[in-house]
Amino acid sequence: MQRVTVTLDDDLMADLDRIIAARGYQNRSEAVRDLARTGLAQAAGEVAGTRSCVATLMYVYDHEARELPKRLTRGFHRHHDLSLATLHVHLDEESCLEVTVLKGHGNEVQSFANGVIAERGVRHGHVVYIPAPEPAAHSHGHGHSHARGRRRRRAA
Ligand code: NI
Repeated sequence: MQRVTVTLDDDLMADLDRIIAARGYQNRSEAVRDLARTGLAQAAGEVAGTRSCVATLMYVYDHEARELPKRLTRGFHRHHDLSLATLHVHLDEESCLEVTVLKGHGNEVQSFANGVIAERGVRHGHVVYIPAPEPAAHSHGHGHSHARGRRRRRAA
């Protein structure tokens, strides 16, 4: 746990106290923790949809596990457009660590990453999303405008 000091204006504090009373929180810290979790989940969700993103996906698996390396390879070939590069490290006698850089629409990247992490025998699955910078002209051929995303980023 870390203790942080946050400055809130009176109106926001009043709103927060109302929520605390309405939901029966023990104290302000518990309420702020919950609201921060909600906000973080929402922020993660913003990566999804058709906005472009880059993500790193890491996971450990047992290369002796029956069919697992084959299943993983099949998945990567099926989504060859999403996976830019993979680093493979033979961690020890049994375990392989892979770090893959994915790029594509948030929802596609998310569903592919979740699928790899959910494979039986895949351990320590973890994915980090980064909103992709929009190139001035790009050639991945789906032809829609990214103007809205760009405007939102500038406003932030
Ligand atoms: Ni290996």
